[in-house]
Amino acid sequence: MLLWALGIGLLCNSVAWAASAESAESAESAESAESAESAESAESAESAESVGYNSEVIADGLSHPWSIAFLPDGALLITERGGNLRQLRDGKLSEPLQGLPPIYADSQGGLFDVVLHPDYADNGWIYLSFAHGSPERNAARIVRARLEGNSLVDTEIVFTAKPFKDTPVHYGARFTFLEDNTLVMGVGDGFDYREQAQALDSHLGKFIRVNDDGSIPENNPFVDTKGALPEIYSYGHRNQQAIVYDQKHQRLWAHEHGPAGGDEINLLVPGANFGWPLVTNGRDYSGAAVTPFTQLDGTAVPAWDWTPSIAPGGMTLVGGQLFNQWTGNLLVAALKSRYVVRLVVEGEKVTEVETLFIEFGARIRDIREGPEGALYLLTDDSTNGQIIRITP
Ligand SMILES: [Ca+2]
Repeated sequence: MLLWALGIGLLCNSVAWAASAESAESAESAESAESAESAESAESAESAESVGYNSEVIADGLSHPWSIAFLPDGALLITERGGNLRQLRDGKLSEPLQGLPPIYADSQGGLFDVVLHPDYADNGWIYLSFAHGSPERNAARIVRARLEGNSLVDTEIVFTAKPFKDTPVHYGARFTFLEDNTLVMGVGDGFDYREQAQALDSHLGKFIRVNDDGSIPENNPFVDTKGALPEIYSYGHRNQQAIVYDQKHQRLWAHEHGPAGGDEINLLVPGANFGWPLVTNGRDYSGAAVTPFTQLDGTAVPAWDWTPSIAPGGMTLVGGQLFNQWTGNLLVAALKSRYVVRLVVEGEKVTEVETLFIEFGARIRDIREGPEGALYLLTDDSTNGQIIRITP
């Protein structure tokens, strides 16, 4: 059993932790919350470093803002799940950009992540992930394109997950670049296809890694495995909702939604099996067991597990230009639980957990640290999603 160490301070509130777990409700849910864990949380609570902060809403009126990217000229690119990409420039929100590819927007499907190429200043490539296709036949896709005025041009398809599926849920679709300019993206299990998370001839339930033009890196773990898709980086995942590259330690942190319980943080290892659906601490939404196993030889143990679920959104690794007390910590947005979790990592272990920003009361879809060190929260709402900038 993992030991919870909850901080108490200006930014956190362990009583609120318990209350929010009990009153959890969510567009994503069928995920029911239990209150058993909260008693344990309270008794192991201990003080953690906390800081005061200032917050400012820098954009509002957004429809399910999902991700942001920081352009070198100070503007932001913002995705809205319904299929719009906007710029926030000099405090002003643009009209939706023209020239986006067709996007299949329904339920959890739509426009997802936006990430700049590491050499953006030289090549101008902007990468977008989204749901491509139709209700009967859809998949996670990545394209890259360049920005010209308020339009995307030069669009190229980089990756399309296969096989196509007929569910509008569990896309994964967050991605990040590594130092070698390869990119790694989560592809969710499609919900009805969880067995495929263990099948190496399917992208469902995997992290995939491709070069920046979509070609296959020679050192991917399954390039020489007969019958395996060569893009696969790791397998046995459910619905991955964040991936962060830790440049200092040259490693990848990711998290994924479990079913009811079993939300996980994992340190990705190429070629490793992360267990789903053979191993989980969660249960099906009906309460039925998914599997008898919470541990199994040959499957990676999560670095952290949330049971009951918090429904994690995006995640950021604190560089510490402004929030230097938190340098090296992981900050995880939470949808269902409506707060941010700060995880202190020592080695490969999470040693301390604190809840932050519960006072906004918002489903938080994403959290990012800007190049200047401020934190940006994206609140999830159909008509008044906000971007909140937080500074010490
Ligand atoms: Ca797992």
